[in-house]
Amino acid sequence: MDWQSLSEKVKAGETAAIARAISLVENNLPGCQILLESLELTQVPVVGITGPPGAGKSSIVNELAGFWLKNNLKVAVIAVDPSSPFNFGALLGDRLRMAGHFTNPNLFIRSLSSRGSLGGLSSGILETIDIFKHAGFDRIIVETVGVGQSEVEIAGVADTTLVVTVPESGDEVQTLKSGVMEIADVFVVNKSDREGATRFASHLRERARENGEHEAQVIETIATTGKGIDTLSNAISQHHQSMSNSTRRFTLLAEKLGRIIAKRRMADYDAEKQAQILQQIANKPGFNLYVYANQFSAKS
Ligand SMILES: Nc1nc2c(ncn2[C@@H]2O[C@H](COP(=O)(O)OP(=O)(O)O)[C@@H](O)[C@H]2O)c(=O)[nH]1
Ligand SMILES: [Mg+2]
Repeated sequence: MDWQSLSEKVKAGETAAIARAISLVENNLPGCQILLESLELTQVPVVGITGPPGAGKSSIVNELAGFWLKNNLKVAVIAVDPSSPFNFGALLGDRLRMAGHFTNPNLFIRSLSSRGSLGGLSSGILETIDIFKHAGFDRIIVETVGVGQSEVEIAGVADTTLVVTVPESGDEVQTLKSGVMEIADVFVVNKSDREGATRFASHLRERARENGEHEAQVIETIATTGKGIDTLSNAISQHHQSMSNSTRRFTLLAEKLGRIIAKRRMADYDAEKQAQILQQIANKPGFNLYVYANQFSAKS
């Protein structure tokens, strides 16, 4: 494997090379460290989108990507929720839809399974984002389904986290977990064509204000018509600019470093194999998990 030449092809934006690089890194192929160390990491906005199923996350991704493409930006999309397909065909026009595949070199879509991760996010996500940066993308979007850990984890990966809600979430938001208030940089009130949207949005604004130092913006959108998408795009740029030299940026970098090191240290941990060994020894008198864990760590 000529990692150096692969890296150069990725940098040149060659679609096949980008896809290949992501697969190799995802599978942690020996030598991929050479590729990772060659990556030139730009400071383009990485936008995380989370929220309950059906709130309109994929529709918003679709609209945002379309908006940015029209402005001649290169857009990469990572979908961690493969159950909800995108509809980029419509966005790229009939000709491409008929061709049945995407030939727009300015758009790259990648699905990552959440399999093999510690929380809700795919374990290869940081590397995939950085490959996109190296490849010269101007905006990187990560859509994740907002259940369990993933909504908190996305905030450790994205520069700007959008939490998508709908007017009907009124009651839920009364009891919104403080965690969600903290991770949201921008609240999107989608489906604002529905009743109660304005009332709900002002309620959210109040809640956001109570949150003090981390005051999220609240933007109303109708993803099915594209209404509010330009305002949302502005809010994203604004937030990204405000964080470029803040302590938040360094906190985020430290968090990513922690993830990379944790992943490396866990690399030779095979949960399945360990479970088999444990089954044989766990019932022996005097068995102690701490002693066992210590022996295991010392070996590696
Ligand atoms: N009325 C209305 N429907 C919407 C809007 N945005 C998305 N939808 C619809 O809501 C459904 C779920 O959207 P989707 O983007 O797949 O949600 P996700 O599960 O959060 O990714 C789809 O049928 C969309 O067409 C909106 O602003 N208004
Ligand atoms: Mg979706």
